[in-house]
Amino acid sequence: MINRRQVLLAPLLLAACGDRSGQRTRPLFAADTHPDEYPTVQALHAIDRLLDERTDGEMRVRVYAGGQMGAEKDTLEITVFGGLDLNRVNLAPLNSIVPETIVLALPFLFRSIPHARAVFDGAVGRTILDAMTSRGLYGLCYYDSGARSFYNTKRPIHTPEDMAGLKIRVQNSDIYVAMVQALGANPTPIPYGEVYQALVQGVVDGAENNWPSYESSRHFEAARHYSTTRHVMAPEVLVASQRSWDRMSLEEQSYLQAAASDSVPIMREIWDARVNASRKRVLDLGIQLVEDVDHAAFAERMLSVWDRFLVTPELRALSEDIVNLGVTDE
Ligand code: GTR
Repeated sequence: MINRRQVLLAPLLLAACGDRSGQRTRPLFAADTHPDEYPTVQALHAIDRLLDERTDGEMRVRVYAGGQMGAEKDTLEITVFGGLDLNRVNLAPLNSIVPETIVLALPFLFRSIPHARAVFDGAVGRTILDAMTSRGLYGLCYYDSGARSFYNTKRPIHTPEDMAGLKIRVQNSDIYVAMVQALGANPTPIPYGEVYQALVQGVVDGAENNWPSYESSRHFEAARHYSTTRHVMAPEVLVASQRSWDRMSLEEQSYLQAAASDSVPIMREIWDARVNASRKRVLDLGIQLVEDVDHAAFAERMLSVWDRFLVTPELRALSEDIVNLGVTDE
């Protein structure tokens, strides 16, 4: 049986196979789970514009937004295989493929947005992107994802005790499962595109995400209680397929890396504005905001996952480098 995604992918796979001459005959294919106006997708369009300008139209990016290529876990497999050249994903579905990425998903790791940005832009950030190479992916850059917080259909959450027994959707990643278990709630991994239905139908009671995703996915329509736990600040990441990367000339590689790096400040500006706009919109639409959150109690419970996931000296060293990084503009 051929499914819908295979039908959609057929032209991509044919094009990928046919492009072995070293000459660029087609645009780079890029996937993103978010709709077109979302900041990460805008970043992909920015890369397309920069490449177009800088290579006289020789290099372009065709963006498949809105999750039309499938859930992030699946599009990552397609990317490793070379059916997609570029993929913008959250770090979570990479946790099982590239263990180093787990470090950036540790709860209560970052002190502030400037701290997080300094890590993404610095040596630790590059080390983790480089670790992707041996797993079939080439890490190009990080994008902001702000802070993730819990929201649910049932009640206001102030303390970890308020989470007891709630069924919480998590991303496809063991560390997210462990974090929710540490709070006494029940984690359920579900692909992003299916969470809205799961909330509406009561399959889960809640989820966790940043303001723009909470708003753009319409999760707020079903889950009206948003508590600013801000427990994780893991970034988004843009990866290339290592196969596609290896097929490019050195010149093409450097154009692509430069356009990706230059899209980061463009995205951050769009992101900051979107966080405020999304927050304002859902508040105007009447969600119940809880800002009186016992962060110390959440941190105490969730910090138990650090030891469980920092299982090698390398991972521990990366986490220490992050914690010890001094940042001037905090
Ligand atoms: C968003 C992220 C998506 C996806 C989603 C999720 O914040 O931008 O890539 O990972 O969260 O919760 O699945």
